Amino acid sequence: MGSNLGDRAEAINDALRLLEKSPSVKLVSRSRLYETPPWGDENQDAFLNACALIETDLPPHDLLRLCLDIERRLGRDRTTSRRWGPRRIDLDLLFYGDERIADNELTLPHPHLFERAFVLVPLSEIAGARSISGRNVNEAADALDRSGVSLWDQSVTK
Ligand code: A4P
Ligand code: MG
Repeated sequence: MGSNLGDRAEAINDALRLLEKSPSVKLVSRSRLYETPPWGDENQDAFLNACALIETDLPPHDLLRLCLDIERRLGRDRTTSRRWGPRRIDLDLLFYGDERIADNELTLPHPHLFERAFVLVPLSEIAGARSISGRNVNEAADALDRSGVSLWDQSVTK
């Protein structure tokens, strides 16, 4: 999850609440919030990022649709958005078990996962021992430049 427009913490916490409201989703754990420098398009405000681990009986594409629906309900405006540009809320799927998918709608595991400290630092908090595409999450997080990635607050609402 990522946000760099408006009340960023509220956007992420609201997204988690809406995910949890779905009868098909069980929130297993969530990371704390991290403030992170913008990646890809550096000409924008800092993001807050966090990761959540869920269990679901939704197939991957249905889970993606739920995430896109939550983005819309939280006011994400796609008409003005540029690639990697500012956004109220972004919900990306990082992995789904060991599934490998690459179609027009969905790529899993997420193609930029291992390049992004803003993903791996929070992910290592809740799934550090896990392997994705044969790579250990903690080791991959340690291999990245974490400069600028800082814990934003200590509070975990769940
Ligand atoms: N899509 C394909 N695979 C996935 C997946 N695994 N999870 C498709 C989610 N969506 C996936 O997404 C466009 C389409 O990607 C979706 O409709 C879905 O069908 P989008 O969120 O509208 O597009 P985007 O975000 O502008 O592009 P992209 O390439 O998805 O960007 P990212 O990867 O989401 O990166 N810097 C910091 N510090 N923190 C951030 O959170 N986020 C971004 C956006 C850039 N820089 C950032 C951050
Ligand atoms: Mg996205």
